[in-house]
Amino acid sequence: MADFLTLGEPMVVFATDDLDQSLIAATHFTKFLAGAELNVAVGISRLNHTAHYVSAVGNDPFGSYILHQMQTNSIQTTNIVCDPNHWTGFYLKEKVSHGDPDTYYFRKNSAAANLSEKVINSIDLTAIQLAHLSGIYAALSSQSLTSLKRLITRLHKRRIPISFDPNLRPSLWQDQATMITTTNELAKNAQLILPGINEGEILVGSTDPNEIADFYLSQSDTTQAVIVKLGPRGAYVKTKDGLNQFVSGFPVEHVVDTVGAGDGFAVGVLTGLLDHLSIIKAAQLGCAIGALAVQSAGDSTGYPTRTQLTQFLSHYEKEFT
Ligand code: KDG
Repeated sequence: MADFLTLGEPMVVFATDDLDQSLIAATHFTKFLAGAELNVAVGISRLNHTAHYVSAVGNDPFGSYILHQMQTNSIQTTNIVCDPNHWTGFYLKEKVSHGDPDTYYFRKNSAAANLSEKVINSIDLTAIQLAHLSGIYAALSSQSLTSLKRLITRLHKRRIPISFDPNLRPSLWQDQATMITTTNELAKNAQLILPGINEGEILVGSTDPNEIADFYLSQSDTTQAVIVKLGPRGAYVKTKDGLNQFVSGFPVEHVVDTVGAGDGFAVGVLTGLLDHLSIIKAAQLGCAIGALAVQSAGDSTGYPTRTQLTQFLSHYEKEFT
């Protein structure tokens, strides 16, 4: 099984227990693990690859909870720093019957936002075969952007392929123009880019998945493939060597929570690539895990084991090999 690496901000999320209650009115919450890149590490590890996660937590109960959850999910903690001077971030999330839930962050100046380049320089990249980065980490602070860029330089030196999810979080950026410019500049460093269709509209100014893919394929020689996430409709795959194809989504009867579906999609795609499947099969796995993810309340709770994924796919007569 292959070694995978990601860098991000781990968080705790408190999800409201009562349906359609606002964050202001809610009185009961359930605690889960969160953080987009950590979600991906959880999913990759559940599918038996070795996930290395780089970050920092505070010396507080949330930090201890995150470390414990990482161990439970067999994620490597070697590159986690415990920072006594900053807190671990957390956020609140609604439980809604329709659409995306409202969220509220408590993460400014967190331990992860203060992770130094020294930590990045000390990561052992020897065994890493694929790295996953996202725009969230770039938005946290000038320090986090510097650390992210330093990691990109190190990954490029070792020719380790990078996948990049824009993961736009407008509330974390100082303004929309900076968000767009910085995200698109970072995307140039990735072999694979995974924008959502709504993100493509903001970043590229088009709602046509083919135009979004063309924008990223033409802006950098490094980028070899773009997979545009289309939500329940599936995904659109386009590669530099001429492949372009829609991949259908899987039907979901009851959506519980959409948060974490995009990271679940990344889990499927990246696992497919680590398993040396074709990019189309990888995108199908992405759609499958996205569909499983929306059926559970926690951000990464619904991500499957290999057995669960095989069972799910067998309903649709799709193979996982
Ligand atoms: O993609 C899921 C994330 O949105 C969630 O886990 C929290 O990392 C998070 C963020 O910044 O929104």
